[in-house]
Amino acid sequence: MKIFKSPKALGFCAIVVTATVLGACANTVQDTHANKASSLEKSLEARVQDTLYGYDANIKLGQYEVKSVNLNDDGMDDAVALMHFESGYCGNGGCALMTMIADPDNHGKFKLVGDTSLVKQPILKSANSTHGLSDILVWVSGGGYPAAQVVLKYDGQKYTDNASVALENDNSTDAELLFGP
Ligand SMILES: [Ca+2]
Repeated sequence: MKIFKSPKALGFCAIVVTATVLGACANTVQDTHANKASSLEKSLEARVQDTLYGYDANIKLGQYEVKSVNLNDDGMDDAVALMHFESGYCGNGGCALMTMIADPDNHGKFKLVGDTSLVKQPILKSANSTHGLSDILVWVSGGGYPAAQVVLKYDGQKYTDNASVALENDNSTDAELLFGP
């Protein structure tokens, strides 16, 4: 959004010619640069909140638990957020798991690549990967079915939407715990 404010402000400057307003516009441009600089230093938690808020403005800080994890071995941490009950992203079968990938060419800005409903802990990063991103192991239960550990896979666009339709895990060795006991 910040990127688009600057040209708009400059257009406004072009049609209003009093010295006072020109001074104000110069300040606006400076502020925009300052904001861009500060965004480079945003914490992982702040970038997660920006991303989730952009996805759904009703999601508030404190309505989820965040864990940093590198899902593509590019040297920059990605993030997973497990929603809490008060977020509205939960049901009897568990809560949603949001998965975000950091863009090293865009100051670590996150791209949401997963909103997987109805997952339960423990949640683990698998040693296996699909289309360049690590598989994620979660538990599912409810709906009369026995509890099972299943594999969420990245399809090149996003992770499995609904954990209850994911395939059962058949190779859980060397997994890294993200959430749970
Ligand atoms: Ca990464």
